[in-house]
Amino acid sequence: MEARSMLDPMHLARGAIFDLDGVIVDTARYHYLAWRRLACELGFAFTLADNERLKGVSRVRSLEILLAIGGVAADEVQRSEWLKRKNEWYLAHIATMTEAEILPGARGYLRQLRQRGRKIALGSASKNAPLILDRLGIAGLFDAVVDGNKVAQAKPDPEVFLRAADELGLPPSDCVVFEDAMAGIVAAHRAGMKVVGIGEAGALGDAEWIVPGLHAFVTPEMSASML
Ligand code: B16
Ligand code: MG
Repeated sequence: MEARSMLDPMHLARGAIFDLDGVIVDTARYHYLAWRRLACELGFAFTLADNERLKGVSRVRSLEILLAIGGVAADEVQRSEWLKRKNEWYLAHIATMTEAEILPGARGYLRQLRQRGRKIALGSASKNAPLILDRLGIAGLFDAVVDGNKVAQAKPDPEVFLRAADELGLPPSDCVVFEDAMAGIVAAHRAGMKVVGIGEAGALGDAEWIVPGLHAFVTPEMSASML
């Protein structure tokens, strides 16, 4: 485990707030396929490197970035139409998703935290988050779900995490955020929460802990039934 501190991030905190895409499941590749299809129809290329810029970013902001890449101007009506179509393509991919797509260690770690009496919330920019949790069969592991439908301001605004703490009935300082994107790490710090950065150190700013994935927290003591 690559960590700035080897201490258990949930040793003292009573609440854990998880981002969805990139932490619990890799939906970024489905977003990529849908955005790439839109870019293709608009006549320009959209690469995997471009897609990195959309991680953790709201749907509306993602379209703005995509159109800037292609140098395409469009009015609100046209943008709404494209957002709708992109989401339909994305949902077609989500419909084929199975429980096997939960990232390694995620289910086991959520269950471990529940056993330890911790409260668990989702704090995601995705408006499709409840549907995805259902498809993964893990909706019941969350005490609160705060997604893109519940907040007015997208990350890096702290609203999503502050609302999650509120729904858990905990002060922000009692919550730790698990995030894979810079926008989310900034949002968590603005909310007054410490962050476990998921991924590679260079891309995770000043997260207090850094691990490659939630599997880093799976201990030998965890029984096979929890995984
Ligand atoms: P939707 P997260 C984010 O999820 C994705 O990382 C980002 O790429 C996406 O644009 C955003 O959700 C909105 O998703 O189109 O489903 O509402 O990382 O915040 O869980
Ligand atoms: Mg994410």
